[in-house]
Amino acid sequence: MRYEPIDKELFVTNRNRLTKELKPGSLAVFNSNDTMPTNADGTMPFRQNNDLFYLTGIEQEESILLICPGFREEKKREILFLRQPNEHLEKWYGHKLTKEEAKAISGIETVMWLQDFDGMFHHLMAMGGVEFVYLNTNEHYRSEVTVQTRDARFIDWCQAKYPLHTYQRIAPIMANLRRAKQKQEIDLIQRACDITEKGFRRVLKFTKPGVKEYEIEAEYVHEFIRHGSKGFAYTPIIASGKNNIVLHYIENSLECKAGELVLLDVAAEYANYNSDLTRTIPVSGKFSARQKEVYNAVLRIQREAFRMLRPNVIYFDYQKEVEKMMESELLKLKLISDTDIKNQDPENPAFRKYFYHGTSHMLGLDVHDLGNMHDNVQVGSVWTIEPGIYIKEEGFGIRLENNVLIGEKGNIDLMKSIPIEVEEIEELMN
Ligand SMILES: [Mn+2]
Repeated sequence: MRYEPIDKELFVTNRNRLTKELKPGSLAVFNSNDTMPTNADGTMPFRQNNDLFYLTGIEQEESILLICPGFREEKKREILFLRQPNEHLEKWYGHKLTKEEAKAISGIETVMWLQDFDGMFHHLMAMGGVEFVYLNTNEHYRSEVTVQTRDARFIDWCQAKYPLHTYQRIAPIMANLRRAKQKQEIDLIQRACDITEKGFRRVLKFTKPGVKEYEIEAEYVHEFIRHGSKGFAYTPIIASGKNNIVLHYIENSLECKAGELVLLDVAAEYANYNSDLTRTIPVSGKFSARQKEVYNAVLRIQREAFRMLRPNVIYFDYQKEVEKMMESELLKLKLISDTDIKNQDPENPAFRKYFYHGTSHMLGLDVHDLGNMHDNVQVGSVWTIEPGIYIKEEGFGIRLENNVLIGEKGNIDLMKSIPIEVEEIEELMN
């Protein structure tokens, strides 16, 4: 592991919190993600299933977690299944976890090899007092899954073999559990933010007219990896000039030119936890008067939004409030007029020409983290705040994004030390 070991109490606590949510007579099953193929014998880097990681800390492929809280044999109420290490695996792919190591990481007493799964599973299903079987599916509000996951194959197998058990969704329970972060998780997200800061400060010194967007990308990843991150939390967006306004521009292939802005939506992961930063900086180290005017409008909205995203609000109401602020800033910038507002289609209000995305999303093991956005904002949840103004006709756009922990008494800016004021950015670039 590149990161310092995570206190196993996090995973023990998470399993205990989950167990409280299960009906009596339950068995819950969590599968690893697949190792995804590319072409020929190529594979993508392995990414553990985040729910399995959240409950075990185990990052190895082909792992399964069973939780059967009512089982008579106390030691087998939690069982972790792993692929058995062998000489061939070790020679080709290196070390695989021993039972002792997996126990030390996860705090799970009973670790078994994968070849014993079917027998043990049948024993629990037939004699373990199991009526309800909780299985996992990806129910994320933005998911578009077109391949069959390991969980999906398991559902097919399980329902064919045991058609008369009662099946339940674990996804809403996991989404709810993962919303409020535990202390150890906040520390890991903070660590990811701190590594992101190092990358951004390096890029402030590096950026000048003539550099390529991908050269900036290389500066970031160099800094991220040497601080123990596996790399980018998400595909980096390094968008100069007219591409400022393209929300998911990921080509990163153009030359940054004098007078342009470069929008940097780039952040690091750490121990599978994510940060999510956006800054917009002037390629030549100095904002024009107009760029500065728009920049400070975005910054004012971001700071006001920071005060508004509190436990008494629902995200969608907060979004409406941010949009009202946006409307008044756009009026001051003379981008829209009172007449535009008077004549606007309520389904497509005037401000939307310049601000066409949500202001915030939750952040954690997933960059767009789990949790029902229709519920009240929860103490302990971590959110991004990322307003933007994109002016196609003027050839530039600005987005500013920080990560925020919703505190009991007030919010905590996890990125408060990352430069954001115009003056500070200009000073660091020159
Ligand atoms: Mn974001």
